[in-house]
Amino acid sequence: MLTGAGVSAESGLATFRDSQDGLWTDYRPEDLATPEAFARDPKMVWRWYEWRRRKLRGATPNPGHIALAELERLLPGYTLITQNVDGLHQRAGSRNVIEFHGNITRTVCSNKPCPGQWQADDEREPPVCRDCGHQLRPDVVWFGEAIPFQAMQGALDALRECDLFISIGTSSLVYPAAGMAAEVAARGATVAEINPEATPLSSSADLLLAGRSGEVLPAVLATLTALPD
Ligand code: BV8
Repeated sequence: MLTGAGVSAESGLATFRDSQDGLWTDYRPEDLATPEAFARDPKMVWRWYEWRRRKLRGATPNPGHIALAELERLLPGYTLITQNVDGLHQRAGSRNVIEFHGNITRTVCSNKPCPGQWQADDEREPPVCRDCGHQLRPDVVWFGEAIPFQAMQGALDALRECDLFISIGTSSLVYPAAGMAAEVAARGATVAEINPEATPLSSSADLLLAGRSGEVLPAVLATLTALPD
């Protein structure tokens, strides 16, 4: 399984392609989620992530997240690769989750691989690492940054064994995640897509389930559990 922001849309979290609301209406995520933006204006980028973390505190897993956690218990050889950085899959009970783009709820020192120590009451924006004095940053993969080694290796191992690949709630625009479907299809795997809208993957997928993940995934789960053993 590969999931994108569309799976979290039904938890009330804006997708990357949705227009942002409030203070951030004039900004494109692609222009904020970059090392260059952070170098240019660390306070603005830090505030954007704080705004997203506040939004996330009000969000809960939706039926799509919960169905995926249940499918993991039912299906052997199941791997969930997510582009989402909200941690909602884990909160829904998914155990084997590859966070391909990191996790917004974790903060790290920007001077990797410094382990980073900071004071909770550090009011600076961004706070500063007590070990090395560098600024802190969210533990996410920005555009132009490499996918973390372990996440990439885990994904490659799963794709190597893959016979069914389901792309759920992603616009299939961000690489290298967007290249996964073509990779497994070239090795003969079946590719399915769950999305209310067409994406660049739709024309080549073997199966299209046009609909919202919060509806389609529980229906898939119900169908599977109704099958005779
Ligand atoms: C890298 C974390 C190299 C930050 C994010 C070819 C190969 C490799 C790289 C590239 C390449 N071509 C271009 C690149 C560069 C770039 C890239 O892909 N750019 C794009 C814009 C063309 N890629 C990178 O920079 C990657 N790094 O390749 O590094 C390298 C190698 C070695 C050494 C150094 C460097 C890193 C990419 C990761 C960027 N970080 N997030 C943060 O969140 O702040 S990506 C970001 O976009 C999110 O993670 C998000 O998940 C992701 C993709 O978006 P989607 O999840 O698809 O969300 P989106 O809004 O687009 O779409 C939502 C979909 O849901 C829609 O289709 C909608 O119809 C659907 N939907 C809506 N409601 C529902 C629904 N579906 C179901 N149910 C619903 N209810």
